[in-house]
Amino acid sequence: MVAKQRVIRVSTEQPNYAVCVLGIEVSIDIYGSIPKGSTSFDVRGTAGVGVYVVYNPEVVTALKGPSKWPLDVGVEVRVTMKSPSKVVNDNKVRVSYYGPTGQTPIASAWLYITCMAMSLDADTGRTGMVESKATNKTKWTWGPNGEGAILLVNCDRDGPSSGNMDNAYPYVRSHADLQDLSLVVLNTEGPADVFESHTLLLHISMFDATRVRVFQEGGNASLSSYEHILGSDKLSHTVGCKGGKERHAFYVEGLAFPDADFKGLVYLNATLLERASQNSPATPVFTETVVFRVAPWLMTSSTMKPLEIFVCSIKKGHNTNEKFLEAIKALAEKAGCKLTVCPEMENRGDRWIQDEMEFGYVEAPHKTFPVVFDSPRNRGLVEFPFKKILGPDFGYVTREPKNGRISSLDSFGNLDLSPPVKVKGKEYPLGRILIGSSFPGSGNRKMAKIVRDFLYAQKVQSPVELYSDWLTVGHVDEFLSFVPAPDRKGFRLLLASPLACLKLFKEKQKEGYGNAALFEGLGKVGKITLDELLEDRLLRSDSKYVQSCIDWNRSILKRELGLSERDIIDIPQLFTLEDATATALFPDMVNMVVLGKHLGIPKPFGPIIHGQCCLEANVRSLLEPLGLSCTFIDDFFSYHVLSGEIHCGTNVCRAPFSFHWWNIIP
Ligand SMILES: *[C@@H]1O[C@H](CO)[C@@H](O)[C@H](O)[C@H]1NC(C)=O
Ligand SMILES: *[C@@H]1O[C@H](CO)[C@@H](O)[C@H](O)[C@H]1NC(C)=O
Ligand SMILES: CC(=O)N[C@H]1CO[C@H](CO)[C@@H](O)[C@@H]1O
Repeated sequence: MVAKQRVIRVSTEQPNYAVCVLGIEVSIDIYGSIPKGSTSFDVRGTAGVGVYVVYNPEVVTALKGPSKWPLDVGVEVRVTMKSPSKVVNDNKVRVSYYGPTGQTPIASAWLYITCMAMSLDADTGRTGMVESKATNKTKWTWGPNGEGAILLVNCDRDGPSSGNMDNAYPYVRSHADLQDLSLVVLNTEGPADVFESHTLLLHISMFDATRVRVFQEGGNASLSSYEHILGSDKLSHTVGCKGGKERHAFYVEGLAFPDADFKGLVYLNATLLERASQNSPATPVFTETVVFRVAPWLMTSSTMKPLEIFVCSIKKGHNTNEKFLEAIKALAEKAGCKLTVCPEMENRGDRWIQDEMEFGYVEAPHKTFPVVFDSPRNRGLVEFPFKKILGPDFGYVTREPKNGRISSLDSFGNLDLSPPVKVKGKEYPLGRILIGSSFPGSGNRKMAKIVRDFLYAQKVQSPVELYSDWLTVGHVDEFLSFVPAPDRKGFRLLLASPLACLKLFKEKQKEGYGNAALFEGLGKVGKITLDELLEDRLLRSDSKYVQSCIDWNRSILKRELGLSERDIIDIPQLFTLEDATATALFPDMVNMVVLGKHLGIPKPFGPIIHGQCCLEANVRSLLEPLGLSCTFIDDFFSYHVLSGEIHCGTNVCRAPFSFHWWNIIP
């Protein structure tokens, strides 16, 4: 698409004056004042002006003589300037009109041009540095060869230490805060006198004004010298230009993530305006635009490097978790991962820290920081993400349904991310988001639309909806997990499998261990022998049903993640139905915490055969060949009997992907 060209009029009656911008071609209207009797013209410029005659050679024949052209419609004169003016009107263009025979012109039109240099520059090359002389600044393109600047939602709290997120304040809060903003430089050069009749305006649209804020760098190092110039109450700002070579620096702050009503692009425009006289309104001469894309909120996958594991301490009541905490501490040490225990004062008896929040991050070439997504679930841990996680270089975002109606499916144990996958030739280098949902058409529980809309709008981790409503709690982490693997796609999908469990138990029965029992040694819990289990018709029919629910998802996962059977490992697990929804019969082993190659797996308390639990032995035989280390952790009374397990009771902040999201082609 060709930009609309500016047209400058000339006249043989009096000289005309124009301000042009370096590098921008303008058209001269030679037809506006053709003197009577003239049939041809020539045009010349002084040394600083490039003059071009544009015509269609099939229609127009150049006349004899070096530079005469017929005054035919279709011949057009264009000029570009070679360097900024030192003084006003230092460039001249003359258009001379001739009669059919004349050697001397009938009349001439003079145009005096002042050239301004003006360029609005940002990190369009995505190198972390402002790029000057960039092309294509008005277009934002995806991919490794893409161009366009990036903006972060300034949702962390660099300080002062209390209060809201930094972008809640219309001022720069600290020097650290400044690092989260994107630098934009407006370079200008031109004679001072130009600014008697011209002004330079920075402006944004009303739509963008609620999503972006601009500060102007002050004259000194003091933060108070950073002036808030554009935002919801300020759509335009006149840049104070004195003339000569000038550099004006601005800092742009993102206020909102992409969402259902916001594609993520914001435009910052600089327009040179001309005022023909004191009282007439100004007209635009030239506009320079920089487009930014607001960086999406990105999730991390369980196969990625763990940085910090969070777990709640529960000391009051029956189901204390002191022993569990010790086991998690040991596992974190082995994995070289920091442990943070959320004390009872902060968790207020709520141990389901996976459900309260999801750790992710935002990334721009100049800055990356983690961002916690606070779920609308809001139980005892409701205050924790905002009060304890939000902080310097740790951002915060939340979405809550306006009607306040939420279900168990709104917990973030029901939100997961696959490792990077390739599906029928399409790459998902940042994985795909997995959301547990209800059976099509059942009208049952579903994650709140406002949360799903947000997740879809981030665009680069294209969500897949699974079927999890068949579970009593209803979270995807009750039946699936991803672990790292040295081969194939770099990971395995673990799926809970009732049929694999029944098969294993039948084998053990055949080998003569029908008397071995589930829950042996758990004291209060009644043990069940393999013979009893395998005779239980209800358990068999429940298992068949649960397996069909998981298989349903298995086929979605295979299709949407491009997996084959060899990428999937079935983990033996039984569920029982109560009121038509499923609950794990013994600790749900796929609901594990993955810290690199160290897995913290719920201890299943399976039948002991040859001195070891046959379920543990089976899982070890499946996972250890992948170089994984299995630690079975007792969560029976502290989590399992309360309808959750280790994954539900932990949360892990992980290192970001090394792949840059802007290199995706979504
Ligand atoms: C800024 O420029 C862009 C691209 O040319 C345009 O679409 C947008 O409407 C302009 N915005 C304002 C506020 O002038
Ligand atoms: C810095 O500039 C601001 C306003 O531009 C002014 O109020 C302040 O006094 C200046 N500070 C110093 C240390 O010069
Ligand atoms: C095979 C398949 O795609 N099944 C369904 C699984 O569950 C989700 C969400 O409930 C549906 O969207 C799928 O169609």
